[in-house]
Amino acid sequence: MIDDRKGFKVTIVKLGGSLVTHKDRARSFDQPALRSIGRQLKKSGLPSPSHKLILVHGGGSFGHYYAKRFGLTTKKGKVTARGIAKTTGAMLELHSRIRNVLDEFGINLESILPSELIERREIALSETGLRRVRNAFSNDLIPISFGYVDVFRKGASIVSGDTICEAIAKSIEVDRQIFAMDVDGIYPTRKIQGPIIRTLRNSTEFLSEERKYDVTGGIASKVSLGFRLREKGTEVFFVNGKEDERLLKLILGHYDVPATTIDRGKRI
Ligand code: IP8
Repeated sequence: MIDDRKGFKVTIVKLGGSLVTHKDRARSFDQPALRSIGRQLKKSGLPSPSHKLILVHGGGSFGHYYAKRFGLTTKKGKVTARGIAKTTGAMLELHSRIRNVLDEFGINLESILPSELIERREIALSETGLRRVRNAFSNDLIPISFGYVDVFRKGASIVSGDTICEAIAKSIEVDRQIFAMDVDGIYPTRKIQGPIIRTLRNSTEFLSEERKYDVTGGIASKVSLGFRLREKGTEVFFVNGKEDERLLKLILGHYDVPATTIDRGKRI
C-alpha cells in the first residue's frame, strides 16, 4: 500500500454496464439511468474535504458487444486489429456519453485512462495513476475510469472495471465500494425475483446469471471481488442505482436501504 492520504473517506462507485446501458441490445445507452445517477451524485454534495468519490464504469452493450463479436476475453489472446479498435472505440464512446450526462448535473469529472491508471502486472495503481487520483482529489474533481482493452506486443485482453476497482483498493485505502446495478442486489436464485439476499456470508450462496454480452464473468466474479475487498476492511454494497436515492443514501453512509452487503469478518 502506497497510501499517504488520511483525513478523508474514499468511496468507489462502480457503475455497472447493466445500469448504464441496456445490456441485451447492442450499443444502447440508458440515458434515464444516468440521469438518476447524476441527480444522486449531485445531491450527495461530494467530493468534500472529508469524503472523496471515485467512479468506474463497465462496458455493457458497448464494450462487451464488440469484445464478444471479435473474440476478446480477459485472457490474453490474438485478436484482429479491427476487434481491438472497435471495442476500444465503443468504450470511449460510452465514456463520453456518461461524462456528458453527468456534466449536465454539474459533476466535475477527471477522466483517467485505465492504461495510465493501473500497473498491469500487479493489479495496483501505477505511480502515474496514483498521482492522477491525488491531483483530482486536491482539485475537487471526481476521478473516473472504465473497463478497457489492454494491448500487448502480440494480442490483447479485456480488463474489467471491477479489476480497476480492485487495483485502486490495493493502492488507496477505500472505505466503501458500491456496485450500482439495474437490479436491487444479489438474489438467491437465477430468476432475479423475490427478496434479495441482504447480507452475503459466503461467496457461493447465490446462483449467478450471465447476461448476453458479458465477457468478464458477470455477478459471480463481482461477488468474489466483494469478498476480497471486505477482507481488506472495505464496506461493500450491491444496490439498484436507479431506485429512490438508494445509491445516494449508501454514499452518505445511511445503510438502511434495500441492498446486499457483505458480512464483516467472514472469510471467502
Ligand atoms: O463491464 C469491460 O468492463 P466491465 C470492458 O466492468 C470491456 O467488466 C472493454 C468490455
